[in-house]
Amino acid sequence: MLKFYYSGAPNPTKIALMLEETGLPYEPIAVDTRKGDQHKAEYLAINPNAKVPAIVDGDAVVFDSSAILLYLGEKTGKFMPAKTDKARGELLSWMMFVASGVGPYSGQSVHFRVYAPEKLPYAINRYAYEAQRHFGIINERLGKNKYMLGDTYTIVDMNVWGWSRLIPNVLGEKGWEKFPNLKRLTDEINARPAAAKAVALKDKHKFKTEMDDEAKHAMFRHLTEKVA
Ligand SMILES: N[C@@H](CCC(=O)N[C@@H](CS)C(=O)NCC(=O)O)C(=O)O
Repeated sequence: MLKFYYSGAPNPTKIALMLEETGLPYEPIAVDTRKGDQHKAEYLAINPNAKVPAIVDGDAVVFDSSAILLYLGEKTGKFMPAKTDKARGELLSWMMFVASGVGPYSGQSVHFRVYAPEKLPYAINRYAYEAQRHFGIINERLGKNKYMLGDTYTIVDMNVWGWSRLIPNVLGEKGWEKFPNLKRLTDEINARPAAAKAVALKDKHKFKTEMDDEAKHAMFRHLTEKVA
């Protein structure tokens, strides 16, 4: 059975959504990143980047959430656009836009707003600005299309949802004000049974919740390893 290495964080939750949407049987395996499981040799053999999510499907090992969504979409043929050059161009462009923009800027925005030991206005504004700019581009597209690729729900919408459901954490309490179209899509996906199951998956394991010294050491290694 497909093994799904996960935590309750945003990137694994998009994969949980896709697994629940497709109905593929899977075994969820907890990687408690606040306890440092991501740095264990057995997990590094699966994902040398020491992050969740990852999957093992037979002899296929896939890490990075956008790669896993594409893999599962191609494997099942579900939640994928039409097989035309035009649709494939759009699919790859928006998947990479989320992978290289929405994800990293949202993650860093949360880091500097919530977790950084020093509250640096320059860094907080830089990442919030870029996260907001990326969500703005998506919001504009969703003003013209029901879904990211047109009329049908695809893996791109799931990729966006992974972070958009957490917009108040990324941009603050008023974060939704500028994105009514994205709110519409996020609410629609939130209401799907698969989304409820994906969000509840983390309750199957007792993940550590405290952000104590052990957790900071596991997740923010730069605190003790100076490179600049
Ligand atoms: N580009 C990767 C990013 C993965 C990532 O940053 N995962 C976070 C959770 S959302 C993680 O594993 N954090 C633990 C750590 O940084 O130690 C993806 O899209 O899967």
